[in-house]
Amino acid sequence: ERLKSMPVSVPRSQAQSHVLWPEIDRITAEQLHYARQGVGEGVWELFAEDGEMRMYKREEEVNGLVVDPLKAVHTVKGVTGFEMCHYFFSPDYRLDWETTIEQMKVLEKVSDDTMIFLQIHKRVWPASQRDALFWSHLRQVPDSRDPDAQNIWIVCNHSTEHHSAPEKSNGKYIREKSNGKYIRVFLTVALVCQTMIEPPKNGAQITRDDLTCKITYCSVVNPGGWAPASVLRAVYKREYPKFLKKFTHYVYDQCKNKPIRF
Ligand code: 6CM
Repeated sequence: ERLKSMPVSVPRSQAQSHVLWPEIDRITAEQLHYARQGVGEGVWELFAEDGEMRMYKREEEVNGLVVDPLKAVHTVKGVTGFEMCHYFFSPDYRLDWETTIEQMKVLEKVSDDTMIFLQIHKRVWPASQRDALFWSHLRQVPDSRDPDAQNIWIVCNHSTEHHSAPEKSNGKYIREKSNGKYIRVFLTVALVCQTMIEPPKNGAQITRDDLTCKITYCSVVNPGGWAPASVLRAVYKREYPKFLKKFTHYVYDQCKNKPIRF
């Protein structure tokens, strides 16, 4: 009886009253599920490896456009899953580690854990320059059945629309003068991070030496309009490993002399 009346500890986000909330909730849950599935079934092709990092892809095209799903796993010592996700989510640090963008703007701050971003990415020759408009949501994974689950955080990014940056399209991506030169990409990205703690001996305080962060990064990007497949695949092959290495080093550096945040 007593248990029945105890509050259920499901994290509540202030974003719940937003019109996008049902979609954010559903896609974040789907992405978490997808990230937790392994890469061992033979459909994933390993294309980059560096230390603990492994990157896999599946070659896929939709209407002649490359949309290869990417999945990466990595293990980084000395940081928590929350710290990783915090630096990935927060606009304050994005330009420090994200080397594919020229400009970034927060179009709407829905709540502390949910924002809508507009980004202009660097141009990839010989294709048109791209922009991306997406919501980004940070949350702690609420699963009371798995005792380790409380150590898991996710950031999910997913394309959306916004009145302040319309994509005027008649099917040929003809746009307003101000942003007419950009083709909008469609993306679904998830960063899932779990903190593993090696319990220190004789009940000593946990230090960064006791922490390991297990990272899964999943991405599907539709370029939204013509871009040569071979060029796009070459760019991804170079840029994704560069991103994950640079980003994780950055978080490690930022955190090393700061108190641990779970
Ligand atoms: O996940 C990543 N970054 C997040 C924050 O920016 C967000 C963005 C995803 C962007 C999806 C790629 C758009 C493709 C645009 C063209 C690529 C330009 C490369 C030019 C280099 C000279 O989820 C990390 C994204 C890493 C992408 C490689």
